[in-house]
Amino acid sequence: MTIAQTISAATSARSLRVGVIGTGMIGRDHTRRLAQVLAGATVAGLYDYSAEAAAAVQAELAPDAAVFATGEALIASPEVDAVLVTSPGFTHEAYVLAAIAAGKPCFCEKPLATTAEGARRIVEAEAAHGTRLVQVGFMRRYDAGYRMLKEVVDSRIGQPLMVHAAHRNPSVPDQYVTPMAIHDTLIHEIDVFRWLLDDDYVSAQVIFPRKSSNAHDKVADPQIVLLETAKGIRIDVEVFVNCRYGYDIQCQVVGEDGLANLPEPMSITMRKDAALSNPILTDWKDRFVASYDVELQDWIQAALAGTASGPSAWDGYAAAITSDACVAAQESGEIVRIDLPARPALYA
Ligand code: NAD
Ligand code: ISE
Repeated sequence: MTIAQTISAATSARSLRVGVIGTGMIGRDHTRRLAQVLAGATVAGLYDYSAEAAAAVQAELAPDAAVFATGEALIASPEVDAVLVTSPGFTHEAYVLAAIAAGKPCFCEKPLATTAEGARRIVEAEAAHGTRLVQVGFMRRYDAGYRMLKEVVDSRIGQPLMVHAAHRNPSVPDQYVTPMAIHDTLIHEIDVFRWLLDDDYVSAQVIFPRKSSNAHDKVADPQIVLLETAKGIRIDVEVFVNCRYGYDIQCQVVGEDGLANLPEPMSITMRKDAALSNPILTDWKDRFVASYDVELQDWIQAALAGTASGPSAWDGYAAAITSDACVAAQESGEIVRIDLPARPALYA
């Protein structure tokens, strides 16, 4: 029996019929998880703006899924219990709002919306609905390394004072432009540090070191983002998306009584040719492979139980407000204040 079969037998005979909107890189990967790795779900529907992309994923991974003509038709279908949104960020708001209007659980990849205004509309719609339906794809909260780090930060190193972090990608495509360093890349740190430190941000500043000659014209790279929290913790994050050498996520929390580092992913240490070495991963899909499995399994279990867990629409909104402030800081060079409105009772 596989792990998925064991969990399936132990939990529920019911299967959540999921409709996937957007079958590109991560949509295909999440469809594979639903179809082959996780328990309690079946892929019932697929939609992609490119009919070819949807058909390819149907043929490869979900031959029994219906391919819909629009995302709205997929959401409205009585054959679809829950919606997984993995289309580009600018399309998320409309699909998530439609899922809430239909009263269906919705997992939305990051970002929840590309503007704070859009995310606020989602929070308002969900609050009016009265129960949580939305989980945002901030998978780092499910990463075993970050979870170990949180345990230590909560109990072993005294009050956190500073965080030093780095988010490095080997390279980015031509369409990746300067603000994407914030709303596409840094947004993971924005969310995971709110969770890790149990705190909210009050200001942001962005500094541009000398530009890497590996970066194309439309992206300023690297960047250093400085965040300040309500408790006075100072965070510096290097975002370097043309670092070439690998996909590398670093995080060190300095507390009053000690410091704690995010563990490196497990790898083989090799002694060969008079050198001691460890391989470094090159792709986010591999770095967080287990976290994606755990976050989606959590979503399935919660949806089957008629609820939602994990990062909420409120977390998506807080990240969007912070992200907008960081983009404003990129543009102005100034320190930009961050103000979160009062949190609705639904997200207490
Ligand atoms: P992608 O470009 O590979 O795939 C997007 C797919 O959506 C494409 O197949 C495209 O045809 C389709 N699409 C475009 N417009 C659409 C529309 N209006 N309705 C439905 N489908 C549409 O992109 P990707 O890398 O898979 O990213 C998708 C989302 O996932 C983004 O929001 C991205 O930020 C997020 N993402 C998250 C992580 C993570 O680590 N959590 C990693 C990568 C991507
Ligand atoms: C991508 O969309 C992700 O979410 C990755 O985790 C991140 O490292 C990368 O910069 C983004 O483009």
